Amino acid sequence: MGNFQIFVEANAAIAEVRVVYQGGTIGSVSASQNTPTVQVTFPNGGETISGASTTLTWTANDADGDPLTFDVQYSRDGGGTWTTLAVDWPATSLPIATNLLGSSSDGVLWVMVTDGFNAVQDDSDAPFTVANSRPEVAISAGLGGVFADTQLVFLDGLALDPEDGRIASTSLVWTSNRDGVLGSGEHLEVVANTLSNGDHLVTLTATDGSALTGSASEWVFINPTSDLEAALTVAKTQLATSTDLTYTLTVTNNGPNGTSRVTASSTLPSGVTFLSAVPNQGWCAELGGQVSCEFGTLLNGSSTSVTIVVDAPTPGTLTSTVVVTGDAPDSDESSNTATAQVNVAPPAVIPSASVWGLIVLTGLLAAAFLWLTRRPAAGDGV
Ligand SMILES: [Ca+2]
Ligand SMILES: [Ca+2]
Ligand SMILES: [Ca+2]
Ligand SMILES: [Ca+2]
Repeated sequence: MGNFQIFVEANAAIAEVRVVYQGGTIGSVSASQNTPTVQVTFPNGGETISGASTTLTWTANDADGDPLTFDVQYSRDGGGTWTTLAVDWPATSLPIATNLLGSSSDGVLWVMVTDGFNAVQDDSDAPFTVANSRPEVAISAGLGGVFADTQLVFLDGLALDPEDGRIASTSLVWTSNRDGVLGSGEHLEVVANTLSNGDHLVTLTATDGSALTGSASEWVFINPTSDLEAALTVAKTQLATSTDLTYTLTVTNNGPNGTSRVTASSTLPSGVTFLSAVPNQGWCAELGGQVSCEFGTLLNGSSTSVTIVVDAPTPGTLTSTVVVTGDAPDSDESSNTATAQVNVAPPAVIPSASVWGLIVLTGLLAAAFLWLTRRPAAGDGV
């Protein structure tokens, strides 16, 4: 092994650590000359924080202009226990959802700043208050759907509260906007034919220990009938080759009920190159010339659209057909298909100035050649 040496130089103003190998410095870290400063500004004592979100702030300075980072902690019990809100945060403010803090009548904010070498900290000068937060409710994404007869409608949900933790089943109530209270708990099964026919907005409401409520909703369709209608339009029906062709597909639900899992499927004309498909709800994907979209739920009277862009490199007539479907039975299948036709032609060729020159020159040469070859030979005179 070689000869490693580590030198530490320190005085009141500066410190440096150098790593020396066989007499040469191979690395060093220098402390900047000045320790940064930090001061908590909000909340700094006496405030009451309520609402969905707040922004914690502080001021900081470093005489050397070093980049500063901050560690931020919060205590609900006057400094007894701490929750870390941010580590190595690069700004002097931190936006935060109030329910991540949890209620407190003895809140303390603590901020530590470092310039990479020196660290210093500050906390709020006096206790502040954080109001009680509502429970956050999540319900199963698979809930929205179409059900008939004796099918079971599974209702699944969960509520978490910053103060109370997981909300007990007895404080979780399921309701329908048509049929009222359906039951309670994190899991509930309802037989479809015990519900009224039609569209139900099902809501799970959670109540915390301070009587604050939170809720989440999904649509459920019982014995529904809907009428989806597809419309396919193109920006231009006449196109030059190798230009982008933009289709707009609009799907409308003419009711009378909503439906879940609305999809669209379109086979691209052969020869075109897929570029993009951007829906305004849900998602789209292309595989092997087939564009498939899933839009989710479409309520009675509502519509959604998707913009599909392809490149049309070769001349010809391009016919595109799209088919839309939903989970609810459709009262008029004929309106679920739409077609658009586009004519692609090669661009007209207009010779440029230099090409015209070449054409005129070629003509002149041809005329001169004819004149020379047809001229009677000397001595042929009559
Ligand atoms: Ca510094
Ligand atoms: Ca302070
Ligand atoms: Ca609460
Ligand atoms: Ca239809």
